[in-house]
Amino acid sequence: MDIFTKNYLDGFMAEVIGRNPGEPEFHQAVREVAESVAPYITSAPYLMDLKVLERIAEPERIIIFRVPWTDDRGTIQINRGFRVQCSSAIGPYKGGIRFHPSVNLSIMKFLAFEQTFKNALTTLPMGGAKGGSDFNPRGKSDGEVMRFCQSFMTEMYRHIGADTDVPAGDIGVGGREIGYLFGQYKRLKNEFNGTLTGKGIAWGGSLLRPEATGYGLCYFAEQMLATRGAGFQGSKVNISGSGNVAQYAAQKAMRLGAKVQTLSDSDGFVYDPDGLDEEKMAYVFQLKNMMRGRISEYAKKYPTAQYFPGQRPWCVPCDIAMPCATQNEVEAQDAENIVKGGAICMAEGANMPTTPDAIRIIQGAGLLYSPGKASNAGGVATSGLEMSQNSMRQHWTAEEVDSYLRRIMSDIHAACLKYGTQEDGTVNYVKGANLAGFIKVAGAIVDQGLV
Ligand code: NDP
Ligand code: 2IT
Repeated sequence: MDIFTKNYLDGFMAEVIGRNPGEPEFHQAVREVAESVAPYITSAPYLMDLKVLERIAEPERIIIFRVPWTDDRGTIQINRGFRVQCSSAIGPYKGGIRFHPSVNLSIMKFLAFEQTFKNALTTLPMGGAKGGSDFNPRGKSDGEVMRFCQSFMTEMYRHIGADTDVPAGDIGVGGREIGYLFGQYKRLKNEFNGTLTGKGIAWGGSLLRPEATGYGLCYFAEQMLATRGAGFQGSKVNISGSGNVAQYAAQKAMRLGAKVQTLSDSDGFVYDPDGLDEEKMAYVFQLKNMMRGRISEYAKKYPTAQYFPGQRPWCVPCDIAMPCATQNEVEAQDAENIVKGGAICMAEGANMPTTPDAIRIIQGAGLLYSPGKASNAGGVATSGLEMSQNSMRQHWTAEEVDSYLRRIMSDIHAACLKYGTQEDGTVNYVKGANLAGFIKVAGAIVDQGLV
């Protein structure tokens, strides 16, 4: 990086940090993109003059609101709700809702910022947003979750709409929560429309939306592996998390011939040396989605598997690592373990699961490495397909949706190659994804004037 570009980058980051104190995840996400796109910006000075990156790093709108509700004992509970509408440059705001006790403004802003570039990569017309609450769904009854969702939507409904902002699921928000949110939205607006995605199949949802993030992740990883003549067949795969993304990544990797060795949650991980099969997968779906149990139960049900409390799966040697739980879950020591274990590929299912130090270790060791905004974009892309079906009042078959999903993941991979192939022929997927996303969003911002 030349000195002029370095000065631009340092000045830009100093301003972002100064304007947004105490938001480390937001700084981390912005810095990663800025490092990739700074040379492009300084080579096209009108982008500097128009302060395009500075504008994307300042969300268009942030809504923070009180969410009061009553628990099953009749006690009043107060949570905080968020919706960060980062960019509407290329379409209505679009992005998930997260319910987790760790949710705060920094996490919401980093996710909305990431979503803006991810959505641009999907080739579909969607802006970037994220929302959520510090509500903890763990251990809550269905009635408590429903009352919370209704109260959350009672404020959020006035800020969203099919052509304005279209939320969906994320951590702690799956089909049950989308149902309660949609029910309350419909009641308040007296409109049945496509304002939320991830809906049930009988009421406007798209086939394959639940599967899409995990399946898309495997389609993307297949393309990366193919650049080195490799594939899932016969490979050992470690997955973290055991929620929506992890489950369908595991199912697809297994069906593509891989041995899926691990799953985890925030309490620990399970290692199954025999790998998952269809019957074990069916048990995981039931355990996590019906019984809402912990992954430790897996080792009780299948005694050849071992449970490691308080640990992450990265200490088990594998060929392909797919973090599918949460941000910064792969730290430097984990990255060293992944490299030492002989892995050739790390494909992110979660958003920003790898710390900057860990990314340097993974890339430095020459692994194929894809950032979440490229490899987990299949979820929001299929949300985009759900929006299309809602607008057309149509319902596509699973085969139709799957073929769109495959094509979109392949297009994202091609964009990463186009903008990320380096002089020595290797591909920097971080640079490729950030630059491809930025060029699209920046072009729209320039076209639309100072808004
Ligand atoms: P789920 O709520 O279905 O599952 C989350 C999983 O991650 C659970 O196993 C959970 O364990 C674990 N987890 C959550 N927080 C932590 C933590 N602090 N430390 C360790 N483990 C944790 O969420 P999703 O599968 O939907 O989301 C997983 C990741 O994928 C997130 O980063 C999300 O932003 C991203 N993503 C999701 C998409 C989607 O369509 N759903 C699309 C693209 C990305 P526990 O039960 O112990 O909390
Ligand atoms: O991080 C993500 O891309 C999601 N949680 C999915 C968002 C969506 O609108 O489907």
